[in-house]
Amino acid sequence: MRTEEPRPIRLKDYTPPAFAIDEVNLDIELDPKATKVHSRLSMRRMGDGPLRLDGEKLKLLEVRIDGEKLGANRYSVDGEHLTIFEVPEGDFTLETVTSCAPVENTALTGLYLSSDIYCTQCEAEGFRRITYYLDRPDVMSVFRTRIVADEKKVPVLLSNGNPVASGKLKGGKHFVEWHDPFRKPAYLFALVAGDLAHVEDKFTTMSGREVTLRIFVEKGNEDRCDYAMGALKRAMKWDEEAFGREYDLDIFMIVAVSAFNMGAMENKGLNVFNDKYILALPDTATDADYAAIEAIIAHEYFHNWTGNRITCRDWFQLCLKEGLTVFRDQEFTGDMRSRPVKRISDVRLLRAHQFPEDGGPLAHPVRPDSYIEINNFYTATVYEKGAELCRMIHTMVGPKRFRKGMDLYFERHDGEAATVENFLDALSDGAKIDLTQFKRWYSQSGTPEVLASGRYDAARKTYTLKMSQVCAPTPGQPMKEPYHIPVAVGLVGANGRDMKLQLDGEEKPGATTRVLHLTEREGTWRFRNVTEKPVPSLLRGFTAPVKLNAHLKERDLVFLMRHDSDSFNRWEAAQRYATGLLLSMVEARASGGTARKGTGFGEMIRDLLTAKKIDPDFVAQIIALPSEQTLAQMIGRDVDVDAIHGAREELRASIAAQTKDELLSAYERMKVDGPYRPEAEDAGRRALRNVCLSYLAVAPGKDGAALAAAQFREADNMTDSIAALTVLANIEGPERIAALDAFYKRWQKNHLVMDKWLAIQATSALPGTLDEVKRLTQHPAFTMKNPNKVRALITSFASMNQLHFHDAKGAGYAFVADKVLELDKLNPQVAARLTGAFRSWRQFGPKRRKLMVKELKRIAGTEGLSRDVYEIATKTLA
Ligand code: 0A1
Ligand code: ZN
Repeated sequence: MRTEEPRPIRLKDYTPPAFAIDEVNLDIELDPKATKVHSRLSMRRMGDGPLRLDGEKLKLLEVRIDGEKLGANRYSVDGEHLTIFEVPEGDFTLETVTSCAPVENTALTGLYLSSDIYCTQCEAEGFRRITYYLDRPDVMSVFRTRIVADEKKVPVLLSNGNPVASGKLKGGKHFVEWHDPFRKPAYLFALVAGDLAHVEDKFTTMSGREVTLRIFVEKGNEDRCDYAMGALKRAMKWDEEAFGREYDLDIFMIVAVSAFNMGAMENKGLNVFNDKYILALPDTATDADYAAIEAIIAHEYFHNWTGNRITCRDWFQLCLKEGLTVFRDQEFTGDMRSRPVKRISDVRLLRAHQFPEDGGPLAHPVRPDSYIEINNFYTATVYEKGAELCRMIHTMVGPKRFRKGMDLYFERHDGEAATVENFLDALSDGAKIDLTQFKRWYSQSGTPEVLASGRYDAARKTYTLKMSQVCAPTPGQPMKEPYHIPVAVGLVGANGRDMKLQLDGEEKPGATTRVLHLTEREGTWRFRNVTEKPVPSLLRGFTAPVKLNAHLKERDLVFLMRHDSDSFNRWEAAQRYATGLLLSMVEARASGGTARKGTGFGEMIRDLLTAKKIDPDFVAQIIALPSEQTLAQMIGRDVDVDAIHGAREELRASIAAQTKDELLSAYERMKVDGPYRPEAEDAGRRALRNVCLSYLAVAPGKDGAALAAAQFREADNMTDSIAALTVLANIEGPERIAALDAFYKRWQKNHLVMDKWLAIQATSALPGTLDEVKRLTQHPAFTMKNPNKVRALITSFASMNQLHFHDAKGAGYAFVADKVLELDKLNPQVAARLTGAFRSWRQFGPKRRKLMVKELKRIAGTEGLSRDVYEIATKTLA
């Protein structure tokens, strides 16, 4: 057990900083074992309180105030702080000299080495591992950074802002000095140095300024940056057009590194990326990789305004930059690619990650009110639900007024560290909307459930829609006040067309989709002049992050999945139909009864595949079955993973048998001719073709496996190759082994492709997968020191392989718990994320629950546990 219980930090305890730092001067002499940091801070007292600076894992060599060296009696140091007892009343300069050891830094926060590249990660609290500082986002300063290193070994020296001086020094060293004119918090500081290559381009901003764009990569990877560079230019242009935001420095740099805890980081003028989200060539990157590169490049770039120019006052306000920036990147992708497909995949993501978080032991509001370790709060709730909150405001006011609100937000708060209140006030004033009740979305956790029922009165020609809302208790929040929920509604006539809607009290019929505002616990709306009984299409476009129960009959779902003009709801109806069928099959397996029979899904697939005009990407989405995890979530208690897997496979096979000819013909028709292009149009065809392949793999006869083997041999791009390999990896036999071997031999030198190879094996449904995963932890392609490898092998197993992680004897749990503990010593952040795999323990039957709790207790009770893992393990158990 930990000797000291970590204490939570609370939003209500926020106090402004006692000191301002007007300027920061850093002199950093790089050395793997002892990097020396000489910091000069121009400080000014702002309020009461001692001067207590943050600092961790630092060796303090010297402290000076206004040039005078302080004796040991003038300050105190512990593992987390440097406290100076007395400081001058007016302005003063605080100097410290410290040293740190990047080579020993396996946590990948602060200054560390990725391969041989020096690299920093300062969000959220990493800067304190570089030097003593007031490491909080509301302390903003102008940074000047001078980097010194060996000229031969470390030729490239980068930091934020613009380079202002450089030169040679004695002893084979050289230096570069950087100046960032924009005040920023320390979490946006970055330094990168090493033997890097770069590619360069230019962008002319809307006011005609020329910006140099550079992407830095390890030597030999220069030819893999074209797509990323194109995406960056598209993002820069889009932000000018959609939000009027222009880039503000002369140079914008991106660096790709292989060891990184997250996806990427928006450091001012010097974004650092997990190389997985930069490097791409058709034979090594899938369509999904290309799409992620475009989205993440945009996300980090958009942070320049939403995050950097306007930052957060404190870490409780994290959604202010993250939710808003995710909303912005979603809109960007919607404009660049298929908007309906983007919405479907965002909702899929929200339901797969955020809904379980919000309904489990780790539920927290979009703006949390307390935390033990802030790194645990980079969550689906803060990011994805945070984005949904921005989207709801956008839905309620429309694009023009939303833009006015955003303009006002930028105008009011540029250069400041802001709060959620600042954001909502600006939106409310600029977009002219009262957000008083809406604000509850930021402080109440949990996913509201909306119950809807409609009644048609043929005599009066009215349709009455009743909706009510409830939100189940979540940790620390037994009661909820009603939310302001915007619900987009349409009524579909028997001919499949939308009706024009006329609400009670309205003169004439208007638009065919209306946004209704459910603000009380219950609400009733009456539509007039409804000439026939409609099928309601509710929550079109998923206008609110809620669980909707509309009591639709199977026949209505079939109708909507064929006719709804709202693509999202067509997809939704199909998913609900398939889910209903699957749940009844799961139940039948448990009770020995017979399952409901439904051929509607197969018929829909047949119709879609044979239709004259189809949008392949959308069809690929609508015909895919809900995942095993989704089904487990729907069931919610005493989940039987074997029954779920069995039922899903059974339905897949019966659909495949029912539609084999259409699947085969679509498989042929969707083949993309000509050289690979990552654009959405071709990607959509490949997506549909590969969904067909996954059905065909289980169709009667052996053609499916043969088809997959042929596709694997012939593929000229990674998308098709991986799709085929995934199919083969789930079919026992020599082809499987041969394909996995061939893939390994071909790609063993490419670490990103090797991650795919690991993940495919970790997610296989075949028996013996856990043993294979264990074996792979000893494989040269795997190391616990690299987060991408851990995620590819262990996180994939724990969170994507429901069948084997939940092995009935608990072997999966024990393995993952062992890995959590092993990893915690190296990288607490990644270990804490992995611990999250246990969060759903209450969903399972008593035997599995007991086994999971046992492992969680073993983790929580381990001596020397990090704050990160401690918080997740104890909260999960609570
Ligand atoms: N702000 C980044 C994500 C990020 C957060 C934390 C990190 O280290 C703990 C690293 C990156 C983003 O939203 O892209
Ligand atoms: Zn972000």
